[in-house]
Amino acid sequence: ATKKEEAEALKASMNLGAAEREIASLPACLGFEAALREGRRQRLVGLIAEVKKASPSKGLIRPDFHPVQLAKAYEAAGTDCISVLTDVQYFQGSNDYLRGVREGVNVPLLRKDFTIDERQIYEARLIGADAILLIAAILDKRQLDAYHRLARDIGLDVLVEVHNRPELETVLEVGLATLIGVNNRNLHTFETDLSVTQQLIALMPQGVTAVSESAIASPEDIAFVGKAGAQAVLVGEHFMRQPDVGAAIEG
Ligand code: IGP
Repeated sequence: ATKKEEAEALKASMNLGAAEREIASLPACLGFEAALREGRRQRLVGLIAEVKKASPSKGLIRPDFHPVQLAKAYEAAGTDCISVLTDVQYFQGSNDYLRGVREGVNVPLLRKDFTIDERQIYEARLIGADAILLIAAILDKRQLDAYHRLARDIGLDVLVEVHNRPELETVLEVGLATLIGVNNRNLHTFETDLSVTQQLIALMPQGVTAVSESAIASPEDIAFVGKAGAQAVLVGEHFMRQPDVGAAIEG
């Protein structure tokens, strides 16, 4: 099913009133942005480690994929936050992976998906996320504003993702984002370039928690984006390719 079809199915199946009541009874979210800030105080940058089975550019990344085990290893190695892909179509993710990881660890969780409808935001909260992703490339200003407010209203932090200057300008005009991710990967061509982080962080106001996302694979990469002003990094594929993901973090 496409994301649109998925969203339609969710619309048909979700009773909003019931979802709101259920959310009201849940424990508070863990502070996702706060955890990254704390990580940054302790190390060069905060860390979001991603649980990622496959991607459209690389295909299957980790055939022997056990999301809960991986997340536990990430937590034991001291990651600040964990990102879990739930997109089925492109990333072979699953809501069940996030539910399982929520049961297994106590660090703040990002639900990594393509948010294109309000119901997905309720769903994120219900499956155990502490933060959602809003991608500027696929949302207009009205959506960026409305989805951000809704997420906050139900206790979620929001990572707003940009890849170029016009997208960043739109996000700054909307004026709600405190946590902004720079995706070093072009979602259309899959090309990666860490200097995108450097260019865009330079245009962000003071006080933004900037996250450099994608194609980070070495201490040199982390030093580069840290110097460019990144408060945190999001690393997926590099960890997923290590037999022992915990050792990869500690190293
Ligand atoms: C992780 P990498 O190159 O370390 O595996 O990248 C993360 O940045 C990437 O998964 C990602 C992503 C996204 C996935 C960034 N933005 C939007 C899906 C949707």
